[in-house]
Amino acid sequence: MKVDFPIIQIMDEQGNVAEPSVKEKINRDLALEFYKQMIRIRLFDRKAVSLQRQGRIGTYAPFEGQEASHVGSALALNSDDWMFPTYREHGAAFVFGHSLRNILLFWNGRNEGCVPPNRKKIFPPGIPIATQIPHAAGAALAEKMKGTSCAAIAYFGDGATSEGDFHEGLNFASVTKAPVVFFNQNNGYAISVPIEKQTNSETIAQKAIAYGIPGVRIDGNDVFAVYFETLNALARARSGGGPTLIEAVTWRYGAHTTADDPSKYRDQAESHKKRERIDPILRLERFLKNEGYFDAELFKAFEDEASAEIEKAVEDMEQYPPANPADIFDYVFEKPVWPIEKQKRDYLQLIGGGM
Ligand SMILES: Cc1ncc(C[n+]2csc(CCOP(=O)(O)OP(=O)(O)O)c2C)c(N)n1
Ligand SMILES: [Mg+2]
Repeated sequence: MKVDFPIIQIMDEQGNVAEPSVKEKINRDLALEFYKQMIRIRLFDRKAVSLQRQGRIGTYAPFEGQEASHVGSALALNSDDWMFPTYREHGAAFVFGHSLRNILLFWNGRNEGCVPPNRKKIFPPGIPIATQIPHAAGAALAEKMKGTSCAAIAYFGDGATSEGDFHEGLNFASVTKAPVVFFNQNNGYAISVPIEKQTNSETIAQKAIAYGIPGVRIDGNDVFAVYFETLNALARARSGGGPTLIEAVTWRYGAHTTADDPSKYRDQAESHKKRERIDPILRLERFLKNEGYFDAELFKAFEDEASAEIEKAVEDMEQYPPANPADIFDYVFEKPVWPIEKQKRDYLQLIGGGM
């Protein structure tokens, strides 16, 4: 069915912002902040992949290519809003105030990794697909009932839109007018399943129609489009307008996780060739050059600062003991229940831990 949800783009691929009314909202400091944060999370992401390859952390889900969606959305939030990430949004979580050490601890199987610092309202990454969507709707509704101005953002991928939780969460938030932004990153794949096999809808944004909420389709590699459209959705949420579904069209260059081999289901050379045209960092760099904000020395300082911060986080993470496999059973319920206890015994015996 043909439904018109054109992609909103503020900055084109050459780094030009044509619309004067938007351009005047983008000053040098804002543009540089976006750049700095995208560099910071890209360096972190590459480091994490390398740590996994060296056996220093467990399986890891990389997000290289999706930095604009992470940074633009996270910077649009108020500091006391709620964030519900999946296993791929540690870039967004980091920018929003999570600790890098804890993010690394999570990927090393330690429970400390689920806890954000300074009582930040960041949920542990949602590993079961789409389960965080109703949680975000519920947290947002609770804020509304308490009469605060806090909102929630729920991240999820294109594959997640096939789950019941996606539909339940959007419907519930819509009828209760919960202040929540449903932030979809359509990166074209759910592991090896391409979007064409995921849904017959031409866009994900149009699924909003079924719930009577606004749907917005944006260029997820354009950090300005992501930032301003997330701000709009959050403003609508805070003023009683209810939820919005944002579809950020983006691309992951790498594997689904370090346990995946994407060359089995797509041409990785093609995927990397896209960089020149679509890369979110290159695009912002072009903008900075066009505007005369490009400053090689400053950018080198951003990189050095981020690298030092990342090295320190790795060092801190490595001070912790290795993951305890029993933890995955011990924290399922508040009190032990026999089926889980049995699974725990069987598993520990299997891996030679006894009990
Ligand atoms: C309920 C559930 N079913 C299946 C899986 C296995 N699984 C992990 S990631 C994934 C694909 C999700 O794709 P998408 O929603 O597009 O997010 P992306 O990984 O692309 O960010 C699947 C099927 C899971 N984690 N949870
Ligand atoms: Mg996907």
